[in-house]
Amino acid sequence: MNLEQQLQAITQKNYGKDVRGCDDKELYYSILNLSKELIGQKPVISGDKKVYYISAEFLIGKLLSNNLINLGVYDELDELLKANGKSLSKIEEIEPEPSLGNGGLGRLAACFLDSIATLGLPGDGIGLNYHFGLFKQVFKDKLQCAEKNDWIEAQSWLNKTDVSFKVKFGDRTVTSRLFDIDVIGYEQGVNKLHLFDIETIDESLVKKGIDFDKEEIEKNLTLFLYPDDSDEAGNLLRIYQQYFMVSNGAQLILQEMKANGHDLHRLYDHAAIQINDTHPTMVIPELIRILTEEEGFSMDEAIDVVSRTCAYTNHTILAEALEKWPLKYLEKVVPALVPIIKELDKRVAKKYKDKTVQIIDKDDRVHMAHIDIHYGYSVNGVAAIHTEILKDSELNNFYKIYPEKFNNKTNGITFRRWLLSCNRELAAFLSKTIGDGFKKDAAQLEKLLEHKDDQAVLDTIAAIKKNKKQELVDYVKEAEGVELNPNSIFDIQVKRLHEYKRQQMNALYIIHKYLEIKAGKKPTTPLTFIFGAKAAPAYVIAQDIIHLLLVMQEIINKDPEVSPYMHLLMVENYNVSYAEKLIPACDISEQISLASKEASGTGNMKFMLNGAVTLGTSDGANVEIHELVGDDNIYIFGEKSEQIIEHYEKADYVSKDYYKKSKVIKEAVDFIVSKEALKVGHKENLERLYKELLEKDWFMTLLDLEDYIATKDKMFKDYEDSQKWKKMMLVNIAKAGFFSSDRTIEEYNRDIWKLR
Ligand code: 26Q
Repeated sequence: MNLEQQLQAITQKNYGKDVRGCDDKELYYSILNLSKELIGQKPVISGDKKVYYISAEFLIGKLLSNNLINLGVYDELDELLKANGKSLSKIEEIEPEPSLGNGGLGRLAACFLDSIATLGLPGDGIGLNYHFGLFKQVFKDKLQCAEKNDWIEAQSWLNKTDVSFKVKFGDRTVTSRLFDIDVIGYEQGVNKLHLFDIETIDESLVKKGIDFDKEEIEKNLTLFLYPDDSDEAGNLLRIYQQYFMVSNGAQLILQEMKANGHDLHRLYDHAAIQINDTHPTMVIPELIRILTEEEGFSMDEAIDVVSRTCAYTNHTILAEALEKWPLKYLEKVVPALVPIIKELDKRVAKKYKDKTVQIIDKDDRVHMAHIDIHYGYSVNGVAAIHTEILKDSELNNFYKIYPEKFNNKTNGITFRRWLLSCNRELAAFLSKTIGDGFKKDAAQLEKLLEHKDDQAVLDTIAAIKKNKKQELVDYVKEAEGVELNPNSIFDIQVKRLHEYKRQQMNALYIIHKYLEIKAGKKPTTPLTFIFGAKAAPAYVIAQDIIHLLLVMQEIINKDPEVSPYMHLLMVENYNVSYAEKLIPACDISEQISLASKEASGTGNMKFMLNGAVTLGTSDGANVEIHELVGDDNIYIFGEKSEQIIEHYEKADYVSKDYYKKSKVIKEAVDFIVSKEALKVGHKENLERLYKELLEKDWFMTLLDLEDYIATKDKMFKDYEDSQKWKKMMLVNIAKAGFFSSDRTIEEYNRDIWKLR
């Protein structure tokens, strides 16, 4: 049977109709069935050693388009649907997005699974099957409201398995159920994403918004993904979740090892466990517990074997994001691990006197990262500058003990999703111009440089951008009821809302521009500023920043003097699917975190790959983008990380000094509490934000504001030189190959996992 016959057979069986007679929803489910049939014909990737990527988040996004691409049937299916009067891209819209992650860390895990499979490496993900993913964001009265976000339907990519384990907590035992999602490599075999769940979950526990009864573990354990670390409530439940994840993971790994006849004393020869941030850290004491209690290992043996199996990735240097659980919480939730954690702590204390490297501190808090560093064999940061900061300052005392454990693995993104799927036009044009090789070997994108002076190539790249902008305009009109100008410059900042990412600095620029236009200074080309960001519900200042953006949106767009020249749009419910529409349409990629604070960033890579030019600080992977494209193809501003770290050490940054010194800064900041703003917005939110900026400004917005304004204005001016701009686009695309997660995973494998 050919593909069309297969699909016809499925629609007949499911709905008693042919393809032409089905609606988009019926076709979506039918193509889901078809994909699963095709996946069943692919080999399971296997080998003597396997990596387990264990993570509390896998922000996989919609899977249909990606799976069809990786199965190698996208184009054929697209054609046959067209011939039947259907549109695959419309059908793709039907799929609910699994938002099983907060942001970068979860999305990275998803990109990594794609690359592990694409490289043909045996490697599975281990995580949790949250029934409600990251909350759905709606704006009411210019404030963010959080609503529950269910994504699981009767038919989905989840496959229920017969795997089930018992997990013993201090006060109860629960029985798990494993669900699997297939991870298909690009023209490769299949790995799995293992998501653990319980069958006694009770979705009706959710009351208003995302509030729910936190007491009954059997009913709520896998109900919700935690919306970031700023949510202080529910810490106990988070520990329940983490232990549930790692205990199931440990049991699964050991079961697989035994099934393959491996000697657990040589676990490290057959398994590598990559711990994604500290959320899965308890897998270390849990494995030690099982090996000593159930497999007859001595404590020394168990510690040795586990330490040679587990490796840790750090994703942050923000002290407040490093997990430190009070020992008494662990005693309540996971008493069986406490003696082991105490033993691990005792061994550290015996060897090292330095208080900063102990596992349990004087306040009886357990530093999860310290467990990973002492009892794992590798510690990596996620961009060159980030790893250097870990080594030189944040984790310097550990680096002095274990220099050989530290290594850098600069993040990457999967080009299947972030080019082949989200920008099919650009991918096709690249294939035509430089051949297909870049799809499996991203470094080949550099071949594009040979066409730097080829006018037809430059023009086509610009024309594709124009098309993607038009597509976004059409989508936004439908989704938000807003009319954007496709001939304006699209300046985009999309990422989680956090003060260190400095959306507030962008907002201050926009206020400044608004005031300039009001004073008669108009931009040559109209400007469109687009934001997308969710804020942790308990993160007050982040909510205030969203409010300011929504206030400015109303002021600007309703002002006939200004709206022809600038437009502001804060999209509702920014998620992976929205990113796939926004990123290909972007001209200017905003990556403006305070230097030293963004571990890597991965949005920066996605934008570059799609031909946007970066406006950024010397932070995270921006530094490496800068090195690759050179000074002429990126706009870097702001103080460098060394100076910032010094400011923190000396505590010498006073935001008010900058406010007093600069008229431009003062005007922009004052506008937040101006009559005009207060007429549209809420006094409480705006005043709190104003005060925060003047009295605290912990992430030094005002420090970099003037340089930011000057650099951004220069960028808008340079955009007028369309030839120059097109060349910058081309260089950015050509140099993006380094940021393929295939490269990242090859490095993880070469240096850490060593799978054969
Ligand atoms: C911690 C404790 C309790 C509850 C929640 C959390 C929590 C949840 C999510 C802590 C951190 C996160 C997410 C972190 C994250 O997304 N980090 C980002 O990781 C990316 C991939 O490496 C980097 O590119 C980003 O720079 C980094 O911010």
